[in-house]
Order: sequence, then C-alpha cells, then structure tokens
Amino acid sequence: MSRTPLDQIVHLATPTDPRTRSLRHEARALLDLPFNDLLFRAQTVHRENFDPNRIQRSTLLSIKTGGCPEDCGYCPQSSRHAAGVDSEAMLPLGEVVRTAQAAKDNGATRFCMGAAWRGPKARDLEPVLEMVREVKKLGIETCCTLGMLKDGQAEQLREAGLDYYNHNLDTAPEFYGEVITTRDYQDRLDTLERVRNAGIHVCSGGIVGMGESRDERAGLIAQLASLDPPPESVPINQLVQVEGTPLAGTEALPWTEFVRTVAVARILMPKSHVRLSAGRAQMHEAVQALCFLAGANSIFYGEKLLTTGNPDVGRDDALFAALGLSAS
Ligand code: SAM
Ligand code: DTB
Ligand code: SF4
Repeated sequence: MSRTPLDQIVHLATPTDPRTRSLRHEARALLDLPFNDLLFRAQTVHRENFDPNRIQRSTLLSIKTGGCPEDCGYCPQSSRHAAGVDSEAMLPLGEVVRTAQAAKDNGATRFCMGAAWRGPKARDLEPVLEMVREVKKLGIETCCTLGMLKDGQAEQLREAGLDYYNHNLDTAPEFYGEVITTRDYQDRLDTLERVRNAGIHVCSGGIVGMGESRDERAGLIAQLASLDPPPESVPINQLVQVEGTPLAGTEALPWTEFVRTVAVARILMPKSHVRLSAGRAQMHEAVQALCFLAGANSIFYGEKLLTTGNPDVGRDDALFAALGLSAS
C-alpha cells in the first residue's frame, strides 16, 4: 500500500493548515538534530515547566477485553486478526473498584479503564458511569478509553466524575490508512473535540515503530501539538508486536528514534505530561532513563497494560530509586 499524499487528505481541517504545517517542519528539524543537542533542549524545556525528578503514575485495567470489530493493525483485541484475544464480558463493578483501590495503595494517582469497543453503546455506558463514580470516590483520578464518543456521552462521563479521556491519534494522517481502515482520522479529532467541550482533560498520543518514517513521526507530534490547547496528557507508545496481528514482524525501530520522539513531544508540548507508555517491558532500563531525560514524566505502573505485560512494580520501584525519581 502507498501513503496518502498529504494534500489529498481533503476532509481534514487541520493537517494542511499553516500552523500544523509549520509545527511539522519544526518537529522534523528537531528530530534531525544531533542526539545530544536534542536531549539538552528537551531537558531544558522540561526543567522550565516541571520538577524533573517527579513522575506521574497511572494504572490501566481492561474492563471489557477482546472481540473488537475495528481493524487496528497493531491490536491483539481486534476480532479480525488471528491474534484475536477472546471476547470477555464486562468486569463486575466490585472487581474494578478493588483493582482501583490496589492501584491507589501502590502509589498510582490515576486509574484508566479501557474497553475494546469501536465506541460505547448507550447500554454499555451505564455500567461504566457507575465504575467512574465509584472509583472517583476512592480519591484517585479517573480516566477512560472506550473508543469514539457520540454526542452527549462525554457530558455523561464528565457528570459521573471522569477526569481524563484517552483517545489516540496513533500516527500521522498520511500513514493512518496503512494501519486502520474502520474509522478515519477526522473521527478521532471529532471525539477529542467532544471530550474537550465537555470539560474533560484530553489524553492523546500515538504509537511509534509501526513502519512509519521519521517525517511521519514529526507529523504525529505536529498534529497533537496543533490541538488548541495540546492534550494535557500525551502517551507515546512503542508498538508491542503481538503474534497474529498484521503489524507483527515490523522492523524494529532504533531506540534512538523512540527517545527522539519523546524529546520532540516534550519541546512542542511543554506543559503536557508526556507518558512513556506501552513497550517498556521490551525496553532496556537505560533507554527508559533516557526517555525521562528527554522529558517523559509519566508511566503506566502495574504488571499489565490492557492485554500485554508491563514491568513488575518492584522493578519500576528499583529503577526509580536508582534514578532518584519520585512519584507525583
Ligand atoms: N478501543 C478503544 C480505542 O481504540 O479507541 C480504546 C482502547 S485501545 C486498546 C487504546 C490504545 O492502545 C490504542 O489507540 C493504541 O494507541 C494503543 N495500543 C493498542 N494496541 C497496542 C500495541 N500493540 N502496541 C502499542 N499500543 C497499542
Ligand atoms: C495508551 O496510549 N496506551 C495504553 C492506553 N493508552 C490505553 C494501551 C496500550 C495497549 C498495549 C497493548 C495491550 O496491552 O493490549
Ligand atoms: Fe478495538 Fe481499540 Fe483495539 Fe482498535 S485499538 S481494535 S478500537 S480495542
């Protein structure tokens, strides 16, 4: 498949507008800098905006696993791929609340509930609203990632006490069609707008290592940075290659490119929390340390992401101690 030329993505309001284009040039120029120059700039921006030794921690829980009708090429939960994680029923409220309490006791400050849906149906949303209400009562921030939202659903989530909604742009507009065909880029931008208009904090980022070019990584960061304001939380995921998904077998991205992407996200979104997200279980701790130097100041904490593994809490605690990092 070949990339969609940028100027042919006519249905999108933002990718070709002058501000996004200029951000994209800036992102590309930053990605091209010598590694040490880029990291110095990123750490300087980071220190102007944050305590460089504090890292926010979020814990994930898959509240509805598998059987998803979408075709996202990276995802083990799509029913269209051979990986096809079995479809499970929604978790009972009590189990969700117990897991959230344990996450809080371990030191997480945010609890993110994920569902393998294209988007929630009205009858799906009710039990999720109850989960949000109950988790919020524990005194931990709440986050959901449920797919595309329809009119009114973001307001319902906000009323239930939702603090953040995660919905990723995933990649640059012109590479997007290589990865997902069942929803388009504008659908994602529309959901982000609904989230923001409802007064919920936006969590949006992407995945690197899916076979995209450096220019397309610049395109993703520019697209995120051109949101007004940029997302409060920006997860940068490294593709977790799962056997049976279309993207399994993609040539691994050099670790330097991953760190560079984090650094450019930090520079172009200086006030956002940049999260070193999926992929840490496959990443050397020295590379993770460089990501923190490059301005990442958030992680997923806990042994599991949604369906794949994440470093043990004990290992993360030891890494934090070795680096003199503390939780925020
Ligand atoms: N189904 C909802 C949706 O896609 O909007 C919410 C859950 S979905 C699993 C959340 C995000 O996880 C995706 O947008 C993608 O960025 C990330 N993700 C999924 N599988 C991944 C993988 N194998 N490696 C890295 N990130 C992944
Ligand atoms: C995000 O950007 N990464 C998280 C969260 N948001 C929902 C999900 C990563 C999923 C990795 C593959 C899995 O565990 O299924
Ligand atoms: Fe479904 Fe979300 Fe996975 Fe896409 S990323 S297949 S929408 S669970």
